[in-house]
Amino acid sequence: MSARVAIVMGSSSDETTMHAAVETLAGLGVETETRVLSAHRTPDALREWVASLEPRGVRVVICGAGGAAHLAGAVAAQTTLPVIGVPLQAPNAIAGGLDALLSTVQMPRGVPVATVAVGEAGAANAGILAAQILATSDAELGQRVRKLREGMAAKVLAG
Ligand code: RP5
Repeated sequence: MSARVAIVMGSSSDETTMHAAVETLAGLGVETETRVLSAHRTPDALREWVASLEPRGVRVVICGAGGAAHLAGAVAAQTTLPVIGVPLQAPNAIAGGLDALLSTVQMPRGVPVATVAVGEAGAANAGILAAQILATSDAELGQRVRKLREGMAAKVLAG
């Protein structure tokens, strides 16, 4: 089966944090593909890759970037697939990644990016959100997402 979720990040330095999205989706049985591409450093390669997604069966795109984090917006500008943006804390981040959060979330009306929390929790939530989007037309996946929730609840209640 081909990947239904594509994960892209602006630098290989984002890989450790974005692994939470890959891992979460793998745990839910969702196949992913992962690329390092930059809105600023590799604009042509990014455009080509985005154009290839829908024909190859990708249904949701997750984009992680730090600093002037335009990656998710640049992807959303070129596809109508749902795009989830993960703001990351770059080494020179302002206010713990507030720069990336604002760059990702403040999209102009008409071109949405579903923006999650900064960093690893956001990357994990991006994976869950992507699975929830796919689960609207995949009952078995929906069941696995519900099981994940139940597991979390059980952990909280167990103290
Ligand atoms: C962003 O700048 C990347 O997404 C990364 O979070 C940050 C730093 O990138 P490198 O200088 O480590 O390549 O574009």
